Amino acid sequence: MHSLFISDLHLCAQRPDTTRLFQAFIRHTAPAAEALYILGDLFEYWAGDDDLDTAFHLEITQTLRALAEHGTRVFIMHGNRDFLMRKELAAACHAQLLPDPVKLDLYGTPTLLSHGDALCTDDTAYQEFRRQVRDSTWQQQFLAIPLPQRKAQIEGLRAQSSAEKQHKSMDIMDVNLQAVHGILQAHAYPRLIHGHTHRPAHHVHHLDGHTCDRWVLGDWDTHANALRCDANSVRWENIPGAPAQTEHPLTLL
Ligand code: LP5
Ligand code: MN
Repeated sequence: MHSLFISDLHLCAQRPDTTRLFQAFIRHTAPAAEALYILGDLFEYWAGDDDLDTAFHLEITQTLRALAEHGTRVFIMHGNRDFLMRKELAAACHAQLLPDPVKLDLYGTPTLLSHGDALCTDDTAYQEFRRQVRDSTWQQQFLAIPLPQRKAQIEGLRAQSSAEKQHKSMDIMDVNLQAVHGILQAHAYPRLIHGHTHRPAHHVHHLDGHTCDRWVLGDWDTHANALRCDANSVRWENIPGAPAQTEHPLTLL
């Protein structure tokens, strides 16, 4: 009995290699797990559930549905690029949407799951943007715009985000340590698994007399990784066909 965790796949029709890797992972690796948790940014971006019927999106939803029908439960969390996923998308994947953060009892170990962007509190421009677009009234208004216009706006935003990221330091775009400590304290010192920063690693936090493991998942643009948890261990899972530069992330004490 084990569960798998992945994030930041950024799937889109323009990245066929990543899509092939994802398909192989879902068909050959994921079926042995009792649950697959996708911790945000499954898609490069998600403009709304009325975009479900493109050939590419049907391919992805059918792949996840086949996994769920085989018996592996599929859980999907919002990322900063696909937080407009709603129940139609979840139904198409036979998946359950998870809130961010969410705490599980994972084979006896309390485990907190998050995408991770909310922990990047030094990135004040991003946090201000996040507050705006996570507002339900803003989302209702945005989803009322015709789909092609929404996609055009998102493409513009992607370009702006990429340009701004050139001028942000790596430190600013990482999680803030106080924010990490805050969430660990608020949830009674669980194990934490998150993605978003694209800096896969295993961190060990010593806090208030507790030891908390923080596992950061990698993105699938340059390599691909998955975390495997069972009752006795947590370890990186090999992904067949992953690019050669994919190495198991370091443990940082
Ligand atoms: O995604 P990634 O890792 O490359 O960068 C993120 C932050 N950028 C984003 C933007 C997304 O990548 C764009 C796609 C989102 C689709 C969402 C659909 C619905 C919204 C549509 C709105 C038109 O999340 C980046 C972080 C980085 O992570 C590291 O943490 O730095 O943040 C930015 O670059 C954001 C800028 O700093 C601020 C942008 C302000 C833009 C204001 C335009 C207003 C648009 C309307 C909003 C109300
Ligand atoms: Mn992200």
